[in-house]
Amino acid sequence: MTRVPLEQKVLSENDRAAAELREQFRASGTLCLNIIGSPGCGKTALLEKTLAAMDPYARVAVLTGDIQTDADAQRLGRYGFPARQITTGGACHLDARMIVRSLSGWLTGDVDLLFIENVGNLVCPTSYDLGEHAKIVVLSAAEGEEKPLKYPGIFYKSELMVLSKVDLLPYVPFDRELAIRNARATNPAIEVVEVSATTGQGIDGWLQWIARRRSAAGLRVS
Ligand SMILES: Nc1nc2c(ncn2[C@@H]2O[C@H](COP(=O)(O)OP(=O)(O)OP(=O)(O)O)[C@@H](O)[C@H]2O)c(=O)[nH]1
Ligand SMILES: [Mg+2]
Repeated sequence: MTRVPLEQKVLSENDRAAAELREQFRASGTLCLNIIGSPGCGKTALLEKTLAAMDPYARVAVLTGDIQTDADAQRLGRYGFPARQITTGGACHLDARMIVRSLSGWLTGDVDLLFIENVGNLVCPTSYDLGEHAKIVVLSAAEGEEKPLKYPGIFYKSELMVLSKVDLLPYVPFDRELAIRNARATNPAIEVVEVSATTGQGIDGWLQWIARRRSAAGLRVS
């Protein structure tokens, strides 16, 4: 079998599992966000800040993917919300079947918001539908403003670019306006929020984006 048909078969199997997840999220009224970015861009730090800002009674859960270790689930588990690690053992992305397996029998009730932190990678996770409402790409101020041009796939497929680590802007030669222009050259509709998980700057705007996205999905805004 040549590479292309094999890839198509894997993706169509993934799409079946993703459709199952989408139906599950619809039935439970869950907004699912798939967060993608390069290793170390600040995905877990953003989620830590997000969970810390949530109402303790909010119905929120996090799945986090890594090739090895449960370090991120341990970090995310400190905020009183369910957090579970998916260790891929080598795969550079999460796929829909991994999400189906992880959700099976895990949560005791429905959640309003499910964050999925994908494996740190700007390429592999792009092709895998996880049944999410939106993909979100995180690009940090330490990575270079040309990344949206070099890795256009994920910027094209994301509804939102989180420009992270903006506290570093005074210290690094990163042109934030050019980074945003580059992202919009690939995807004119992409929205942008700028955050620092270190200082908390922009976290409110990120939470407001999530609330707007829930409402756009026809879900109750708490
Ligand atoms: N200055 C600064 N550093 C940050 C910020 N967010 C994260 N970091 C640092 O960046 C490093 C990586 O952060 P993580 O949150 O682990 O990044 P990640 O994207 O989850 O990494 P992987 O899961 O390995 O892909 C850590 O040393 C963080 O302390 C930020 O807003 N500002
Ligand atoms: Mg992480």
